[in-house]
Amino acid sequence: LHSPHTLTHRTTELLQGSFIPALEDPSRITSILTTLSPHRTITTIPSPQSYTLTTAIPRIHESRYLHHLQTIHHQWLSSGLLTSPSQTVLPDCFPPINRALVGIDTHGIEPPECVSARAGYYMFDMSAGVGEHTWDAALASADLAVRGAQLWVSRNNDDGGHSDPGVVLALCRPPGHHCAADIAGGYCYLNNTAIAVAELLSHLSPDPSIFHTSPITRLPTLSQPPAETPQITILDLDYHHGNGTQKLFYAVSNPGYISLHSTHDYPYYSGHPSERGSSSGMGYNVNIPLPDGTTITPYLTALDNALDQIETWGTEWVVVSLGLDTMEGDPLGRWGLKVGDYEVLGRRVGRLRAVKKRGVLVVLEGGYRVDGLGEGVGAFLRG
Ligand code: SP5
Ligand code: ZN
Repeated sequence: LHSPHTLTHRTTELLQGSFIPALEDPSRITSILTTLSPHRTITTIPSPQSYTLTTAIPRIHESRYLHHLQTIHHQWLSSGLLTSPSQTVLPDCFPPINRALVGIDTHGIEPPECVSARAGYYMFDMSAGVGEHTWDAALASADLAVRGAQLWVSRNNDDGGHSDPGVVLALCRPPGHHCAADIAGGYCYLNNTAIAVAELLSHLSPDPSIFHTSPITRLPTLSQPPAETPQITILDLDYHHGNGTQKLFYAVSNPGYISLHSTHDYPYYSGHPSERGSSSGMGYNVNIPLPDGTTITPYLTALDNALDQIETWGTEWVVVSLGLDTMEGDPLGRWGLKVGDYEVLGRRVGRLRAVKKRGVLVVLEGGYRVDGLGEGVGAFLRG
């Protein structure tokens, strides 16, 4: 699934001391489309369904945050903070973390009216700036994930669940796994994978009231009965830890979350194996960090552990957050998976389908070596 709106978003980021055009760039998607189009059915979605904005996204993201993403670029432009629409909204200040000030409960800081302050309030780093078309692209990106989930459910229901619903790949851009309910970061604004999972849950669960608004945090929260086995598992294969996805589902057992990622790299402060979940989610968050220089052999050992965990849990639905920044030569990564290795990787993940006769939904996350992206995704799908 592809949407032309995902190609409109361009930003500037601060990377290693320089302001540069963000590595997360439209050419990532065009590279994949060019390579896949002779071999695969590409369904182009001209515009997002209204359901995605009214119903699917608010299950995961806070309404004030959504309003902020929709308006901040225009507000900066009209107040003169930007002088051209091609510029990117980037914060000059972030809310104080506990160590920076005394006597302030940082959890009690309300979203500021001041547009300068607000940019930092809703962002945790300098690689998720807001450009003129960021909202349009993020909405279209989330819509692809929602449609992926819907397509997957309908294919599965077509004959009472007996035929193979196959593989659906949502070519999401911008990616999603670093952002949480009310905060952007790491090129991510809307958590496409989480939104797809919530859509799936709404189809699978007989009780739609699992989604409610917590009166304490005012953030959308998933509340569930005590520990049950995960019907859905998110398998996060991006090079970076999916801190946002982890946070969103940390306290619930369904979905489970399993991530293979770099030990020491961005986002730096999360992804340790000791982060195992909380309350009824305890034990359903699994972090598998791997060192610099990881190649396919140790990677597959770790992947097999993840797949064994999915079997142990008895999960029926697997949503893969697929990042290709695990590839040799990726400008943001330090691992060595080769283009052809993604076929082996795809074959291992595909074994899940044989056991449960279920499809796998694949949501695109990172991957910045544009010349290898299309081949890598193609190899994964072949496998
Ligand atoms: C979705 C996704 O992949 N987001 C990644 C955002 C990373 N942004 C900051 C990266 C800093 C990398 N510095 C180390 C480079 C090692 N070659
Ligand atoms: Zn990544």
